[in-house]
Amino acid sequence: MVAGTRLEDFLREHTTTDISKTLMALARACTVIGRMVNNAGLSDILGVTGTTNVQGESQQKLDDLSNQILMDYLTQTEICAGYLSEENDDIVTLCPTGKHIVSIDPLDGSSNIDVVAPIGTIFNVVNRLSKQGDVTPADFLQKGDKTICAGYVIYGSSTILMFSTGNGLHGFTLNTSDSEFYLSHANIRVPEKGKIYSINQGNIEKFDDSIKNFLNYCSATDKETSRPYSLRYIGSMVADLHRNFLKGGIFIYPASKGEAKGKLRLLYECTPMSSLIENAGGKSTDGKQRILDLQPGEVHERSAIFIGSKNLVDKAESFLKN
Ligand code: AHM
Ligand code: MG
Repeated sequence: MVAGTRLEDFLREHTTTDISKTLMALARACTVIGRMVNNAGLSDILGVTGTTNVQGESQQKLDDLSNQILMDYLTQTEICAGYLSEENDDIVTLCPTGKHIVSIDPLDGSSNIDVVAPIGTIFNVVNRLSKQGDVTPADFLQKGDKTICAGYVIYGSSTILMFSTGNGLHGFTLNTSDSEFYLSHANIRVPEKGKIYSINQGNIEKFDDSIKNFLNYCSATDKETSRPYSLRYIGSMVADLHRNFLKGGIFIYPASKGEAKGKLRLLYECTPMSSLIENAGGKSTDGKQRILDLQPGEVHERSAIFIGSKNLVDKAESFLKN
């Protein structure tokens, strides 16, 4: 027995036919990816391909397969004009007459695949700026506040699609019996007062003093603010943020010595997550500016990010300004 509205029915009622088509293609592709991730240990698809992506990171076989599946499903919609992926060096034209531009991290946190920790697919959709024909970099280099649909699918103990088309953040859980997504988390609000902080604290030596001071604040004892806060870090942005969306908290991937703009990519990691958090009443900044106000300069650009419950992001900012 399944409770909740079916994704397709929900979209018919709450968004445009165009967005529904793109979102349904993403949902169907992620259903296939989720099945592949679940069964990964049984087929020869674990491990690395032996190649690196444009950012010099080693590619897992599942990264590659997921990327291919997403491109195939999006091509079939005939509405998706252009595709940018962490796994492709260049932007790709999928349908010259299409309207949408999709930026994707096909399998985020993929270094966690082999140890069966939760991983995910992150996506961001904007309208194309060029008229027809091949897409151009300018189609992709739009500020985050131009996003018309953002989301992720987490492959964990359940497979859940979380998305926003600008009217709140909604979660749909995959029913493995009929391979359909059903509404399970309507209109999620990020708790305003989070008590969790998530950061790779092992990099502390490379952080600015302002970040070290904020981390000291989080781990200090104070009854009134319920400190010390709990440190939780999976090393998979989708999983760390999914927890913080539901329970409240802050996720930080700061700039550091050797990584002047942090590690995470603006167009297909920071922007979609920032769009989701703002739709759920939370906040996201690179430390100086709202992430959604940043003008991307190139498609694989990185950005520092402080994202989560408003009280904690405000607090982190107060340290950064000191
Ligand atoms: P990926 O896109 O290559 O998987 O890298 C992104 C991941 C994020 O999911 C996660 O937050 C981060 O890398 C963890 O990095 P680190 O191991 O430096 O803490
Ligand atoms: Mg990633």
